[in-house]
Amino acid sequence: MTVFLIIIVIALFAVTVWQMSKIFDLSRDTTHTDSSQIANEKDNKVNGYLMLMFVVFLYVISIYCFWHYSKFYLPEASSEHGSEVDNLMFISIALIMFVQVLTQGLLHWFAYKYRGEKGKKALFFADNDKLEFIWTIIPVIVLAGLIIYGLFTWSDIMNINEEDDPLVIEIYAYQFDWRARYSGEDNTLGKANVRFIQGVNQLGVDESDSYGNDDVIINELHLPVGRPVLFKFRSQDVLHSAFFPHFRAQMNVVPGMITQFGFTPTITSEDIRASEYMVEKVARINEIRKEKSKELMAAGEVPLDSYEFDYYLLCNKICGQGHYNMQMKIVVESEEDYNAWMKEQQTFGETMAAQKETKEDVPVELEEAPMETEEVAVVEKKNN
Ligand SMILES: [Cu+2]
Repeated sequence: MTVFLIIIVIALFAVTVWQMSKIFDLSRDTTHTDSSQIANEKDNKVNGYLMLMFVVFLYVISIYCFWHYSKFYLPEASSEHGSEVDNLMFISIALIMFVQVLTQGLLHWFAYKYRGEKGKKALFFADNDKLEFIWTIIPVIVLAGLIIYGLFTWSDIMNINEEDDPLVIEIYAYQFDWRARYSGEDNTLGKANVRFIQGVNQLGVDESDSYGNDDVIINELHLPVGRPVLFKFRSQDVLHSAFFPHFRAQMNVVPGMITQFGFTPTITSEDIRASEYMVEKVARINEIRKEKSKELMAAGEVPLDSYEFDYYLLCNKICGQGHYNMQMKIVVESEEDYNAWMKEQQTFGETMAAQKETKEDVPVELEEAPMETEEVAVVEKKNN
């Protein structure tokens, strides 16, 4: 790759030198030199047609990409606010595409139509206030409209109505995984700080804060369908970004501060698996896997498992070597299934109690001895 880049740089540098030498040639007194470097009628014609062909190529490739890659679009949003994001995105792209197709076409058409021709002289056109007014005011109105529409949509999505009694969940990011901390029966997260991270207390939950006792820490996110959820994001190390593509949600996860985002899931994992879009997509992926498995088996290796769709929380900031694999499965299910699942989970208080019990079982010499010497050292220091 590096070699390839170096070759390109050298080639481009050579072209630059060549072009510059041509410019120097042209700028010299032309009465005695040959005029083969100056564009003639044929050159102008070729360039005019090339201009036209290029814009046609642009249009054709755009249409092909839309047609061929549209199967990779995300399915219908699985959250309440998702359609608002999709509308905003669609309107912005439709406007941009309309203006781009029109102006690009005009630009190339004019380059073709007014190409150099013997006897053709450019019209000197100084300015036109009316024209300038029109092409300033239209973009101003359109852009202002887009920005205002975007701002309203943004505040609509970001404003979390506390009266809806959202389920509070902390999303904790670290290199390179996620943890979810449910706030338990009190729906209030216990305080936490990196200084408390020790042993099984991976998230640094403050043991002295009673709100934390019923918190549930888990590496799979379960969400009851139709219930508003408020996510509080915390990072242990670097900047991460919590990305829920199917729910059209993304929020930066910043070390040293808590960010938040709320949404209401509307489609269960089971329902989306049964949707036409997902059935087709999964079949397509499994077809590829089947082909790949044949190759693997021929080479005496283990074949691939068949694929089943799951929602995932992904990291959308390149946060280090393992970034690509930083993901957490999300299960959207009915309220009953969710409650049944939650009942099986161990609370933070229970986990800590269990840890203390196992610690007490450990022979005294092994666990306590270093503590004692440390204490002795402190006492000696005090005595001095
Ligand atoms: Cu990350």
